[in-house]
Amino acid sequence: MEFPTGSGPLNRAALLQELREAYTAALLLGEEVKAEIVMREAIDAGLDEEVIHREVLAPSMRRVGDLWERGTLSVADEHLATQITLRVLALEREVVRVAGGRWRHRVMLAAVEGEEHTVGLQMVGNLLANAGYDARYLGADVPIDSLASIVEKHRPRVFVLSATMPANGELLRLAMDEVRRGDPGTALLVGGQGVPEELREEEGLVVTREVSNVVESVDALIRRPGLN
Ligand code: B12
Repeated sequence: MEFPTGSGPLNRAALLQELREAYTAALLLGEEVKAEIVMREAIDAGLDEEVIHREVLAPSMRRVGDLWERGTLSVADEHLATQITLRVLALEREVVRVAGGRWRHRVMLAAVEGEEHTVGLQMVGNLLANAGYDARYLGADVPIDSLASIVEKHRPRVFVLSATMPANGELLRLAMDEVRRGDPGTALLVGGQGVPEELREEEGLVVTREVSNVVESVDALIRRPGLN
């Protein structure tokens, strides 16, 4: 694959466009190896993981969703595209160098009960693990009544909860309460499009709908007084 060279904004935009097109094509054809090559090329080109997620993977998955809604792609095609993206995210972790220092801090991640959309949460998990955190990923549909005990057992410094559908907003609040019941000192980062609009940040709580800056947010939660 021939990607544009140089570091100017035009070259960068052209590079992202080419990567996006190549990645979307790989998803639509169900070609995992080609999708992996696009990810490797993107990392080799020096793009941050967060940029690759936002500018390449997410728009390609949205395109899959649009075609699925229009009936051009079947449910099986969409499942195949999602599985390819989840495996590409797993591969990314091996490729990116792990930074030192953060390994002492444990971060746990879970999608709230009933929530099956995990691509965004996996992105966050990758970013934190690749940044060096001891990231423990619980995945989709984690029962509310299992949260307090898992927090007591693993004692994470930060618990990341995701809700991508607005219908899951109330469950998110219950999940937050349960994490705090497990350990009131655990900080929370909640994310995804299903986070209620009116939920406000407070001491020990970061609210975000996007993946950008999660590493910085977790760094800040870890650094807050009383947690070091
Ligand atoms: C793949 C997919 C599925 C897969 C998920 C598989 C998996 N392992 O993730 C399956 C088949 C399971 C599925 C099921 C359903 N889905 Co679906 N799905 C999608 C699809 C096509 C892509 C989602 C995706 O991966 N996007 C890529 C990620 C990167 O984007 P994202 O989730 O928006 O995440 C971004 C931000 O929200 C944020 N973010 C997300 N999570 C987190 C977490 C944290 C901590 C942070 C900080 C940020 C963050 O960062 C990401 C990058 O910007 C979308 C189509 C679309 N337009 O999005 C529909 C979509 C999300 N699904 C939808 C629906 C309705 C359903 C079902 C109800 C369908 C059904 N009738 O059964 C079920 C519900 C299942 C459940 N109980 O959760 C709707 C949601 C509507 C809504 N707003 O409520 C959508 C939008 C399709 C549509 N247009 O109707 N789905």
